[in-house]
Amino acid sequence: MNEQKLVKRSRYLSFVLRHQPQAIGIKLDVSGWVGVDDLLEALEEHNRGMTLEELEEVVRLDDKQRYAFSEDGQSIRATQGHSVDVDLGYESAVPPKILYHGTPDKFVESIKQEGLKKMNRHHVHLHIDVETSMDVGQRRGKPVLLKIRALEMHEAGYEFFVTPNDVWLTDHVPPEYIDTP
Ligand code: HQG
Repeated sequence: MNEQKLVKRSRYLSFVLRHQPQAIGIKLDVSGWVGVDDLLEALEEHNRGMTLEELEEVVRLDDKQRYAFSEDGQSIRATQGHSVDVDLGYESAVPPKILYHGTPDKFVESIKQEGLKKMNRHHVHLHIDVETSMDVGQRRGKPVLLKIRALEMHEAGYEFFVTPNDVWLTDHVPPEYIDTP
């Protein structure tokens, strides 16, 4: 599958597995899973059909590993980023000393006042590396790199979760833990 087709399919999977499963008439379970057969059938019915092999390719090659199959391979879900109510069941974990968050410069003043908020997602998303964070920040403007003193937050009682693809999640980052350039 070429890159363009892959990205297009991944975007549509995000749409249905994170945000609007009802758009193709599927239901996610409490942990965000849906049967692979049910998904493929629903995609087919909505002119978004693909084969199992193609779905496996999207899951395997997705640049951010956004999707995962269950251990038995019968179900699939998005690994994070939902706006629908799901419990992903990630274990709480001790973060590294510093985590990063890239944001467009137009948001920085507000973030300095209010801290990082989860907005439409379930969590604030943080990364271990600068490059990924800058990529995230540049989606909506000139990116600014924020350094989050994550371990200090954890020691103060804030909870962190980590996804299988190394995205760190937390509820809110208060301004005092954010270092701006
Ligand atoms: C900003 C994508 C003003 C926040 C990406 C961000 C990532 C504030 C935006 C993943 C604010 C929310 C997550 C405040 C936060 N005032 N702006 N107090 N607090 N913001 O998309 O972190 O492709 O929900 O900085 O690549 O940008 O979906 O979060 O700019 O990995 O897999 O509000 O989503 O991955 O935007 O991105 P988002 P994000 P996927």
